[in-house]
Amino acid sequence: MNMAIINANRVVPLSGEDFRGQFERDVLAGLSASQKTLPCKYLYDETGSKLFEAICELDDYYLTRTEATIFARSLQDMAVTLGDSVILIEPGAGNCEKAEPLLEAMDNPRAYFPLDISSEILLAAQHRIRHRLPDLEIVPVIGDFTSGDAWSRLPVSNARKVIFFPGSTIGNFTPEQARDLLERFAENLDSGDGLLLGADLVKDSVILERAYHDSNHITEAFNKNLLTRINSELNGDFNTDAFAHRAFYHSLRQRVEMHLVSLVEQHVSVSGRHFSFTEGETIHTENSHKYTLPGLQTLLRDTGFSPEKYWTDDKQHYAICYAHVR
Ligand code: AVI
Repeated sequence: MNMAIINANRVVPLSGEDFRGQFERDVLAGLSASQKTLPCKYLYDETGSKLFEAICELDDYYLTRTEATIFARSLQDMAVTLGDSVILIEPGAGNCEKAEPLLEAMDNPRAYFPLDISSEILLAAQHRIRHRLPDLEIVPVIGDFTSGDAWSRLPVSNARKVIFFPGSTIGNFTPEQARDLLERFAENLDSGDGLLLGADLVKDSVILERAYHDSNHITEAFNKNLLTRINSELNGDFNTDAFAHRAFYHSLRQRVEMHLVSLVEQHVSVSGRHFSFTEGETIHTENSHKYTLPGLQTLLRDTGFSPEKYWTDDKQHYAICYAHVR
């Protein structure tokens, strides 16, 4: 018999002060490094999230469309693979749009725990899903899924669990970070529990670079919005016109790197601290790692999972993989 879910429907918000303090520390540390860098998670303020949604609609950005095609084609098979009476946990769930059809296809899902830093988006999604799946228990958990703190707020249950991590978000972590993250996932699961993971695959660099340097310049706006955000939230004075968007595929590292290139020698202040840029100096704003299928299997095996099954598109541009905890 399954134990009752403890703490059901508890929503624990993060304090705005905690977030601002962390944002400031990360930005000041990143701009002080010899290769200036900014963590890509800060790309997603309200404007950044809207720009990312627009990116997902672009012809050049094949990832979202390709993943959606794989889901549409194999949803039933995935639902059967996941099994019945499962709790679906989704780190970084956002608007929960991808989980909804999966939950509908699943056999008697026991509960859905979406985890995200944005309480408004989660609560709106909870409302929407409740309407479609009135019997499903939904427990939004507010927090950063890369920190242990958020995971400790998940309700406790002995039902079988599956972590759902689509969207190739795994690609935004370096291989070391990806290993740490999947180990964290495994720690929060039991033997036999599962992981359904979406990952972008290695392919022709022209296709990759077009996806991150789109002809509509939306990715450029997305990248530069990070500077606008620093200006408004951390009292910065970046001139966004004095930086250019750059995205290129690094074949040895198997990743697309996104940078902001200083077009001139300049000085910028943020939170009262001063930073100098030489002409051509860059701020590294994002990595988007691409996997081979064997590379993905190695990552899963190294972090306590046994890969069981994967689904891809006809061109093998993208993969969704199911693995269980050993
Ligand atoms: C969220 N993530 C998987 C996107 C990616 O493709 O790495 C973020 C993104 N950056 C630029 N375009 C999209």
